[in-house]
Amino acid sequence: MQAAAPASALPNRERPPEPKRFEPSKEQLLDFYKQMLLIRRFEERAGQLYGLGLIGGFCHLYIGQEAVAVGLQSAMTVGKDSVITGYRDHGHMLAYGIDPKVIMAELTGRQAGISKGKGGSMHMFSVEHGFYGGHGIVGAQVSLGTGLAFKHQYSADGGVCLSYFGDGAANQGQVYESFNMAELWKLPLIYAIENNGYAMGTSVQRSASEDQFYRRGESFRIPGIQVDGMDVLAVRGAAETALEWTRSGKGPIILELKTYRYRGHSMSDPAKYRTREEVQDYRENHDPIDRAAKDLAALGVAEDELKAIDKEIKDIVVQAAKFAEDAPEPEAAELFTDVLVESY
Ligand SMILES: Cc1ncc(C[n+]2csc(CCOP(=O)(O)OP(=O)(O)O)c2C)c(N)n1
Ligand SMILES: [Mg+2]
Repeated sequence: MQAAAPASALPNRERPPEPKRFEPSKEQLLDFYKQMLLIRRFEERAGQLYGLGLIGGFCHLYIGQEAVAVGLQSAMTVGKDSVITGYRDHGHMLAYGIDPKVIMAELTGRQAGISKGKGGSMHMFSVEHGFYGGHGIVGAQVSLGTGLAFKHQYSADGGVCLSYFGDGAANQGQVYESFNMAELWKLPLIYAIENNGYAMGTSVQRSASEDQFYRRGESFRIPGIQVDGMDVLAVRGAAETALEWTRSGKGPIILELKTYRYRGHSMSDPAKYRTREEVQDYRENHDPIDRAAKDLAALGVAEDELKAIDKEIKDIVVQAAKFAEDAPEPEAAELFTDVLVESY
């Protein structure tokens, strides 16, 4: 029988450096602020349209989590790197520069929508942008994202895949099969775990034996970093560290973004599993947009400038909603397109 290896014989693994909070120029931070505000106002409007019956089916809002998508994706290259996520996907699309009009038109089920009105809130793609959905099956995007990273490596296109998933999805089996392959093959891949504390009505405390999600890759030798997901500059700093690690051929990396969703799981969630005070505390004391506004003030941006941005964003959202309401529904014949891929 082979003797067990002493601890000292375990390989000394290289670790990524501790990320630094990103130091933006005034223009960069203004841009992050605008993007977060666009996501917030877009989703507030989507919530209203849902209430009016203009959006059907499921609709999962991202409000509260904006700093995650903006902080991570602002460090990536649209068209070269790929992004994939679950059903809570509007913010990730907006943060990747996809036109709010075609996203809103998709939500209202119109022909002009990015998936011709047939996908709705949960199933939106833009291959042109390298945005691969929009997945309703919890955890599916982890395996699919691992495949996307394999494609980047195989075709040596220099791209990295960013695969987002939640604290709930992190307990799925396919996640760990993917981790194993990703590290074995040193794939260019960031696993971004958006830990918003809940999976539908189930809290992390009730469901996760290891609630420090950044450590979930340890037995596969995948390093992990825990990040304040309510601070866009902390997220951007971590994105830089993660991208440097994985682009240089060191394999996948896990980022755990500690965040919070203000709204229910979906539009039909009465949210009885948490207190009003808990939500209020995040809104009042940890809001990512307020935080960026404070950082902007410290960089000398006047309140009037922020008010002008508010107006600019409001107008974009009003236009998107108008476009989505006025656009025609798909023709019945559209039911038979995009069902089968007949040639490759
Ligand atoms: C395979 C599978 N199981 C269950 C569901 C039902 N479901 C939809 S969302 C969800 C919770 C996922 O929570 P989390 O991964 O934390 O993401 P969050 O909604 O917080 O963004 C569940 C169980 C599903 N869609 N797919
Ligand atoms: Mg969650």
